[in-house]
Amino acid sequence: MRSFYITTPIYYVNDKPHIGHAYTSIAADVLARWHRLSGDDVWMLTGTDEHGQKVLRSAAARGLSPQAHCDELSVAFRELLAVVGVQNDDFIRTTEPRHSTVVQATLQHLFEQGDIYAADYEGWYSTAAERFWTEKDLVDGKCPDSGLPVEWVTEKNWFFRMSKYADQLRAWIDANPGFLAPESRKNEVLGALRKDIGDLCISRPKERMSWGIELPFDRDYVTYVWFDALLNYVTAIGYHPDPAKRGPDFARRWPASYHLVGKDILATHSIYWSTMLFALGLEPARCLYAHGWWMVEGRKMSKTLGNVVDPHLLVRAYGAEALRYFLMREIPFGGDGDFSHQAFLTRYNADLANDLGNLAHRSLSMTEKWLGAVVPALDASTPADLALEALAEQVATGFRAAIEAAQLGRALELLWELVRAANKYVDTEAPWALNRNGQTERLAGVLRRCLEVCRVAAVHLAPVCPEKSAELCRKLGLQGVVFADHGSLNGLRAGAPVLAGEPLFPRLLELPEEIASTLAAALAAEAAAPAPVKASKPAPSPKPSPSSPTMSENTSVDAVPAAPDAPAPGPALIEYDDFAKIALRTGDVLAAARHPKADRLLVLTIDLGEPEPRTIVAGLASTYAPEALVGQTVVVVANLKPIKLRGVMSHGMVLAVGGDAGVQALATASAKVGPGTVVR
Ligand code: ME8
Repeated sequence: MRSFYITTPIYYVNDKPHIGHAYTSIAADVLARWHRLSGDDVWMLTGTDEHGQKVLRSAAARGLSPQAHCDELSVAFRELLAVVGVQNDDFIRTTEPRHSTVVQATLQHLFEQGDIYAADYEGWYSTAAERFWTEKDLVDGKCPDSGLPVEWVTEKNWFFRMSKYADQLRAWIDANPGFLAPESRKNEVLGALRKDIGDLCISRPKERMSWGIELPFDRDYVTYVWFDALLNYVTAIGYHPDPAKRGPDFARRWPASYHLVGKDILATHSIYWSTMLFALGLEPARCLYAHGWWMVEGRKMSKTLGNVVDPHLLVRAYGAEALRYFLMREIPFGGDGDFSHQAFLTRYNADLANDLGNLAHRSLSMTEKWLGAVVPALDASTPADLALEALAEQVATGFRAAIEAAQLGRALELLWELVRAANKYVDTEAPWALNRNGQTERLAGVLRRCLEVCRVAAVHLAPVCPEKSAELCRKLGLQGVVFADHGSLNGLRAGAPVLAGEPLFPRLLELPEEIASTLAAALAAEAAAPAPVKASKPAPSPKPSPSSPTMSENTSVDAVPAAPDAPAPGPALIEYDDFAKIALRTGDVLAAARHPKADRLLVLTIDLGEPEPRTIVAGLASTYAPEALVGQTVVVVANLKPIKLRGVMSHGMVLAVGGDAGVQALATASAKVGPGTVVR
């Protein structure tokens, strides 16, 4: 049996989990399920990263001890896995003794090996922000966060000799072309490696930050959170620096087949982690795959926008299986994407309801009606049959190659080529005509091939939509997902009972109510108070680190090694050109009514000085009675793409004042102006 060990990042417990976390975990689950079905010895690991300043601050903000805070949030991450159907084999928390004791043993080992040394770190320290800044970060010589004076501090710290292993890493990347993926990301890492990567500061003095694993050789310090976190990939499978103390599975599972990570943490994984492994005499994982970044409704994910893609909401509204399909299919794995509900609806209806749902439903219904509800016998193949058979084999081969290279979107795209070809086959072979003309043998052969394509689709869809796949297999008279003869159009048992039943994926005519109202409220709140972009990490490309030693912050933005506890990014600055793209106009509210299907929404008729007034749906109903709005002058985003909200097309957005807590007031003009006046 081939070992297949796959990991996700361990997620910070500084906030509740969101769609980005679900994405990586689902992708890992899909690969793990595929390999499990293929008979491999699979192990999937995920977990939570619980130390460091970020987590400490979140706990303090909630008035909880760090451990109590971590215990609570870690459960939320675990629950998310169940909600989105992830079957992980293990879940590691960095506060567990099985991890922390091995981290300490590893540190001691590296210390004794001479790979960890003490040195002074010097920099501008802000007591208010509890962190170091570099000279160029300062604003007028003061802390850019608090505006308060900073002082030059020299602090003893402990450093890992990362630079010693840089050549080995360069050689590794050269010799192992599949190590960094996708290919497009490799250059970022190579670019960073062209410069001096410096050594890595792996300690924090307890007097500044005590929430971490104590250094075994200096009790005044705790371990830098990344050094601690990265080791989870080996501590969870029984690693110990002393080979005699290793767990029984370690040798079999390591090196891992895949580390799946977001592109934001490629640098820490490729540079810090690989050099750490070299120092320990271990090989890196076979493939470090950095996937892309999701935006939401065309914007960076903020706390408010996070609500509209809350995985729990999405699963309630659409079901876990449709969500998994959308996330895996919508963007190529490795590319960036946008989670838009309209795009979700389109993809769901086109692929799941129409293409696959329709093929299954009509093939099964015709078999039920005309062929006694049992799998019919094949007849002699015509050229059209042979073409479909050849395509099925080709798709099965391509699917396997794609999924085994983590090209998840590509694999599904291929599978749908077959599903669509089968729908065309139904149209051209016209089973209804065969039935009408009494050509029973041919009718049986045609429908059998259609059912066979459904089987091929169900089998390949199993890792992505496990329940729907099993349901389809049952309808086809199989006992469960039988993962054999993948591409063969002769995998069913003639005479087995089939059942059309309810459609697999019922059509979604419009956005579900809970989605529509959450979306309208979030868009209104976003417009009223642009949320800081902190929740959505842009992808920093690995930059050259300053000359050694390097001390990195404890957030994952430390792809750019900087001063300790480097800045949490404030609201992102945009170029004037970006702002200028937004057409803001005044509008007079001519009429307002409650939305017939959503409590939180109003349907407004607004005069923007155009030939026709516009209909705009706004999440204002919790604050305003419709009558109160008629006659008001409001500010409208006039060039927002129209969107259907609970069945009503909305042509723009009304700006309102108020953040996450809801709308408090309308943005309006302080003097009487005509409709359609430019606002800037
Ligand atoms: O970085 N799009 O944890 P984290 C796609 N604890 N993926 C996203 C995403 C988005 N908008 N937002 C988050 C950490 N992710 C460290 C990792 S590993 C030893 C330590 C996913 O909670 C993506 O996988 O900030 C990203 O890399 C990860 O969540 C960051 O999670």
